[in-house]
Amino acid sequence: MGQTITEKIIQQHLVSGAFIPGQEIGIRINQTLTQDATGTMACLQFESMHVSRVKTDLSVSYIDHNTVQIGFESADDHRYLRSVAAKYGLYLSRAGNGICHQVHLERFGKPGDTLLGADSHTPMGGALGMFAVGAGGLDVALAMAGEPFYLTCPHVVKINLHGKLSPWVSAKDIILKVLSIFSTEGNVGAVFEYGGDGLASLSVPERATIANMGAECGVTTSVFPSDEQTRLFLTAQQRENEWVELSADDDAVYDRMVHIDLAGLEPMCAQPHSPGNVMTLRAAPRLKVDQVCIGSCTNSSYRDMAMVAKVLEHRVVHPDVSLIIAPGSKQVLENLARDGYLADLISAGARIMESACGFCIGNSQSPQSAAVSLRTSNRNFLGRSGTTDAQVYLVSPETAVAAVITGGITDPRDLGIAYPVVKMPKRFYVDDGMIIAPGDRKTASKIAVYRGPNIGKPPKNDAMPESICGIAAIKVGDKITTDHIMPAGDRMKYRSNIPKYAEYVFEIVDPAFYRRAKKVTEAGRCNIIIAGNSYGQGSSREHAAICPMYLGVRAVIARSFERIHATNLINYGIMPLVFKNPADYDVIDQNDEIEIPDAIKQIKSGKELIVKDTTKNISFVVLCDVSERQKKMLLAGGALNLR
Ligand code: MIC
Ligand code: SF4
Repeated sequence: MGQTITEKIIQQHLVSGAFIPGQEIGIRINQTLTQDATGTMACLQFESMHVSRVKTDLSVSYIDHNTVQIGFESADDHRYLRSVAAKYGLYLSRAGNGICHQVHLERFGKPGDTLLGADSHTPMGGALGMFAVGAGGLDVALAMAGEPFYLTCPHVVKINLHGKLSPWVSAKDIILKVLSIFSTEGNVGAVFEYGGDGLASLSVPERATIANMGAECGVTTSVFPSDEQTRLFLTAQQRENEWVELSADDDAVYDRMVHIDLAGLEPMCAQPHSPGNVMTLRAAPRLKVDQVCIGSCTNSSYRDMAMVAKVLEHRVVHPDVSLIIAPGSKQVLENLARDGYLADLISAGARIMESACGFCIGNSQSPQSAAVSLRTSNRNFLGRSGTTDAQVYLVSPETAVAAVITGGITDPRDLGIAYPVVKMPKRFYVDDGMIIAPGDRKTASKIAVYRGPNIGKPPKNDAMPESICGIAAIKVGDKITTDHIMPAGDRMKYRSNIPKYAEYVFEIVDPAFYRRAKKVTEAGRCNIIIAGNSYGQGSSREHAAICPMYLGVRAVIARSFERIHATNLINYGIMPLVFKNPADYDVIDQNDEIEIPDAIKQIKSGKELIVKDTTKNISFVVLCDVSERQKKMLLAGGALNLR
């Protein structure tokens, strides 16, 4: 039987287990990436492992998230990261060099390699034929220390793209179509593998938009073959020697097969407040638009920006619209400047931002109250823009630029102008001057690590108590994202300061949570979170586990969990427990007293645990579906206690 691309890469990197979907496997990691918002904690954890130098082929530390430096905290973190990179052999991509995923695609990604990144959009590397997975910082730190990465062996879904896109329809519309088919839940443990004749006309940056937003479906990763388009991209990056061909065997067997006719696609959008709220633009309300933001790791390539510039040539931004442009990397910005496109954007009235995450993570350019904001990014969760009552729509750069001209939600096909053709450079102007390569071992060992006052020690949990006696500190509904649990934006500068950051746990859902949870722990009890379906959607931020742990959370009982978050909980000694009978969720109320008697014995003896709600005087069964390796972690109070 033939192999899928996924199976080929995994087989080549397998260090434990076998390629049997659903079973735990360990794989060797070639490359890692971290960014400053997750990276400081990952580096603190790496330091605590007492390994003298990273053991991967390549590890890159990016500074791209907290680049709006209000207060000393972020600048201190950057300096810390720079010193750690120099000491332990990581490349450092300086602030201003671009968003981690865009820069990694351009400068480092390699077909056939594995990449583990402390960021949920790491799967963007799948556009180059990598097996690229997002994880919590601790898992990435372990990979940097040479340990395998453990994951559930995925089942593979084939998405066949046929034909060619019509004018004004682009890669973003493909992935929004995929989201409309698969939604944002129920895809844990799957890999999307793309194929079909339609791939021939999709460049690597377009594939990157698609692979990037697969994260919103909750899949382990997305992967494309490495073909002629891949060779062209690597040649344009002056890295043609890193190209290898990679494709699925003709007789490869897939779990499910989906076909999308590209010519039949039309412009799409995701309405507030979920990337899964997809509809065609034709059906979207014709609202007035206050802000348009073009950029983020999803849509900030040279092609996207040059297309926008061409449409805006000799035009001016609509008077009611604020246009934000954030090119994905210094390379994109510099090539746009050299080719004249930057001048067109400036002349149209665009507000040119740093090549960084910026607006996407809500640390700048928050829109006005109740604004309608059209964004080319990947997430429109409630409050993520920094303005809680803003209405954020996710769209393609084509749909975004249409609104820039008309001032309202407009199908770009109705603009009545010719769809511009962007001629891609055969070779980009490449300058890696903002990437600091690690020095040799001898000099490195003498480097002192810089620690500003914002940088604390990575916190650890206590070992699992004999029995758990707690309070249902909060009861939340379905699709709670890590942005609901741990807000980003201007709170993100406390990522290295857990006591401070913990004050904001669930801020957006229930601002009283912090005080309530504190009271419970002061009374010697622990906190338990009760949740609906798909708990922990979205980012890889392990702070959504670390800060609740700091507030005494010992278990989350949910109807279902998303992959990265469930792993992060286990890594920090918090039990991700699933209601065996989903209806039990309805019976429990916030503030109920919850007991897990003989917790240690119960975890050791099987996958089913008995939980008591002593307020309601009932017992119910929960599933603790973890591997033997993870059981040890839970009992020890987290992965760090086992080293
Ligand atoms: C995001 O897009 O939500 C982030 C910010 O990039 C996160 C990482 C983080 O919270 O630091 C992610 O996607 O993992
Ligand atoms: Fe940065 Fe936004 Fe991409 Fe996250 S999704 S890495 S915040 S650009």
